[in-house]
Amino acid sequence: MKPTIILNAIALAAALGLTSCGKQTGTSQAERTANALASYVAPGEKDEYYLFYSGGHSGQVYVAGIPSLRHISTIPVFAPYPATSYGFDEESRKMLGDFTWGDVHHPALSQTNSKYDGRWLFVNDNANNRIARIDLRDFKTHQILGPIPNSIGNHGSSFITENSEYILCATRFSVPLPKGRVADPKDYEKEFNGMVSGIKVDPKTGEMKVGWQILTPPFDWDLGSTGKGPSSGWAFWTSYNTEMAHDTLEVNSTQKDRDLCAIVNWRAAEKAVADGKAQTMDGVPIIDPAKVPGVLYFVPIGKSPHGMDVDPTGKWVVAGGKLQPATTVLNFEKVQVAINNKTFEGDFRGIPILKYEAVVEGEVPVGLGPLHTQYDGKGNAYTSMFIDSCIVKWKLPPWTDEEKKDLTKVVLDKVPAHFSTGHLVVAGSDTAQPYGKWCVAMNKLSAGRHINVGPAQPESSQLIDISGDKMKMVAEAYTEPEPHFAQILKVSEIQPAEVYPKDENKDPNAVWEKAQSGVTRNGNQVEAKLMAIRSRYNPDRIDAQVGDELTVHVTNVEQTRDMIHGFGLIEHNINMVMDPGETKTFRIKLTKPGVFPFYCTNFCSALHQEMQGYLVVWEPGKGPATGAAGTSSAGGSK
Ligand code: RUQ
Ligand code: CUA
Repeated sequence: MKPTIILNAIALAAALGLTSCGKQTGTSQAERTANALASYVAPGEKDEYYLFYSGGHSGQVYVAGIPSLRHISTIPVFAPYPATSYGFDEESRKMLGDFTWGDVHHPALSQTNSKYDGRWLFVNDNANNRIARIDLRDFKTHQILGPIPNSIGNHGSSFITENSEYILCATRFSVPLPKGRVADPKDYEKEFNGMVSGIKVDPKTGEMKVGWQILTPPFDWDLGSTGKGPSSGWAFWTSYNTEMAHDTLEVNSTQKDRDLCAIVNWRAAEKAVADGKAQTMDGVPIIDPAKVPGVLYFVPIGKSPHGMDVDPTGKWVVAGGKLQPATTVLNFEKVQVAINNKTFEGDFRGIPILKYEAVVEGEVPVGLGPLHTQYDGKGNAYTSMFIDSCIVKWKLPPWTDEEKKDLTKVVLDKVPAHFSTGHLVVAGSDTAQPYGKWCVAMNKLSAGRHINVGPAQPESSQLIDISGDKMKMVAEAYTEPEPHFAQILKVSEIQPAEVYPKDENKDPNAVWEKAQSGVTRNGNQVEAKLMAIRSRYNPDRIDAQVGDELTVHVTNVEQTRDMIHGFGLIEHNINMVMDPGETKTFRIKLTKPGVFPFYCTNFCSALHQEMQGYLVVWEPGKGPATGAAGTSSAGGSK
């Protein structure tokens, strides 16, 4: 079938809500009851797993519980979120910089020895070439790195190595490098390049910095994953557009039967940089893999492949060919033999291409539109089928001779999904020891599955019980757009903080008692240090003048769970929310006279409504010269 025909089939299947995976489960009353019980979390009970799912171009990460699929938290990452004042207070505004959105695709939990260690969650921003780190102690974003130099379209990321040494990233787009250089897209093949980046993670703090980069031909790198076990130290990416087309990619990048996937020895890259074999571009050591053998290899995979997922043993690497009705299973042990024996079928710009037949274990006929593959740790693989709209369960090698002759025999089960599944996630799939049990299908189109809310059709995700031989679809829930990949973590594996302990608050402007709080003036700089406690601010009056620069620090001195206070300033677009023990700051230039109430935005007590104060902005030269009338101010007040 021609690619365009397949793509039309995708559109048609989606429009009609067609599935070719057979009958939907859960249609009898008995099945419905059993399914409802399986995902039911009664009032007062709690979910067993966290589901961290990326929110695509909403720029956020969402947290749901499993098995209830209830959305319980939003972690703002690349976009402002007034509910937690993310993007409003000074610190988070600084982190966001000039951008107010991002395109989050692939969250990665930190790992130690190929197991989740419950410390951090990293996510990529495809749009602005960034990586963010969320700390699982408080479920907040603590660092945004980027835009990464020499990297455009940070989509093939964020893939974490087995001991969280690196976040590995590959570019979706190619441009003339370094950034800012201009060349005609007609000269794409000659002038444009892609990049693989190794983002170094500090093992103690999680702080990221750009480590090194590997220059690549201008293919569009797609999804990837990192190795473990026998493939420890390696990473893999699919690509599309090996054709190196620069226009009408729908047609021009789907000409070849196979695209070249990347097999990267990241430890060799690290060593090459240490050995001085890199050149610097835009401040980053860059390896030219044609000049540094052993860092990069190619392998041809059919056809416009998308996902490339390493199994829990680290031996099998599975690629899903969007336009081919099969997944391709690479045997990493054979990859190593082929590399050692130089079993190549040529090279591309000096990068060896491994001989396909030498490294492939088989092509499993899973159906139409395979995208991503996940694993349960019991020898089974689960592949999302975009065109067929289903999840396919199949058996990983080793296969019997009989199975090898007819690989339809290793396809074990299919369950319809609604509709056009993109990513799927099996609990713990990317570790050496998956939890198995649950799979979530993250569907790209819901085509009328929800009550009608107008043209913006809500997305949905579906929970599949994979504990038995047959998969069972048990629940479905709205998912914030646009769902991409997700990670599942057992709740019992982390213990997030419930308050910020007072002695950990290192903010020099924190105030913990009345005597420390107050308002001071220095020239036209007015600084207020406020304490928030049920149900008042101290001080609750700030006097200033038009033309002043006002800085306000608010410390929530509560040490009690769930005692959150807010600070909303009328008609100034100022909004802060302080968790117990937290200090936040805003700065503003005062431009209009008036009396502006500020008030607590987060319901905290029966007298929450009474938690308020005034910012009095006097005409220049008028009003009290400094300070908050009637409160003890720290220094300077008259
Ligand atoms: S990609 S639907 Cu952005 Cu994760 Cu595969
Ligand atoms: Cu403090 Cu409401």
